[in-house]
Amino acid sequence: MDFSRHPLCALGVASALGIVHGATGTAAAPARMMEADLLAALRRGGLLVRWRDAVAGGPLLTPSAAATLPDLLEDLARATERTLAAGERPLVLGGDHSIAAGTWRGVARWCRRQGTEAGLIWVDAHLDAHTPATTPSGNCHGMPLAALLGEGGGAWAGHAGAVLDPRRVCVVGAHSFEAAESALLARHGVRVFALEEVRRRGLAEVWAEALAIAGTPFGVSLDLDVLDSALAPAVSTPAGPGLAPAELVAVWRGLLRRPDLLGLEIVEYHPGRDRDGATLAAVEALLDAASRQVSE
Ligand SMILES: [Mn+2]
Repeated sequence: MDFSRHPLCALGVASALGIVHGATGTAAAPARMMEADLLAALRRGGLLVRWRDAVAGGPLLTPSAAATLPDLLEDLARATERTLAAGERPLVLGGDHSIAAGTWRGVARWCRRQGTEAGLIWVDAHLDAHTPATTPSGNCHGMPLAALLGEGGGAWAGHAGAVLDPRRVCVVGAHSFEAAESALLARHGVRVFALEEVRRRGLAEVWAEALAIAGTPFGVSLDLDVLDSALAPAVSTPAGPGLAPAELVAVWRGLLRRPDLLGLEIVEYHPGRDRDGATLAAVEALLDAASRQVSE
C-alpha cells in the first residue's frame, strides 16, 4: 500500500486532560493552528489535506465537562482508525502528549486488521515512559509511551494491553527523564537515541537508523519540547537546549511523501507562550519540508 497517495485528514485534539499539575494551554493549540491556516504549508507542498469534517463530528475533538481522558482517547482511537479505513492518513494536532495513547491505538487496530503492525518514532525531550506507580508529577502526558507498550495504561488510558511492538519503537532527542523511565524502556528493548548521541553522530545518521528500526509502515509522534526552548518556547514543559528546528526540518524533508508513513502527530504546543509566533513558524517549516517531493 502506498500511503503517499492517501490524502491527509487533520484532527485537532483540544485537550490538556493529561496535565493535572502545570500548564494547560495545549487545549487552545488546534484552534490557533486552524486560525493560522497551518495546513496551507502542506498544500503549498502539493499534498491533499483537509480538516476532519462536520459529518465526523467536526475538526476538533474537545472534551466536554463530563468527558474523562479514557473517553477522549477512545474517541481519538476510533477517529484515527476510521481515517485510515477511509483511505486517508491522520494528522493529529494536540493537545498534550497523553493523546498519543489514543492516536496510535487506533492506528495499530487498523494495521492489525490489515495483517500488519505499526512502527513508531517518538521525537521528544522526555521519555514519556512513566507509569502511575513511578510518576513524580501525576501528569498522564508523561506516561503515553509506557501505556502503548502495555505498562500502566489501564489505570489512566482505559487500555491495559500492549499496542506497539517495542522492537519497532524508538525515541529521538531525549535528555530530560527519570531512571524509572529509561529502565522501563530498556526492559522492553526500546532504542533511545538521546540528545547527546544525536549531537555526537548528527541527526541525519540517527534519523536513518530510527527509520530502519520503525520499519514499514510507521508513524511519527513529535513533542515540540524536543526543540530548543530558546528557538521554540511555546510548549507545556520546556526542556532547555534541544534540536534546532532547522535540524529537524532537514531530516523531515519528504517525510509525508514516503509510501510507508501511516500518520503524523504533533503535540504540546502552548500558544499562550509563543514569542512572535516562533514556535508555530517552526511547525509550519516542518510541515512544509515534510510535504516536499524528494528526488532519490
Ligand atoms: Mn512528550
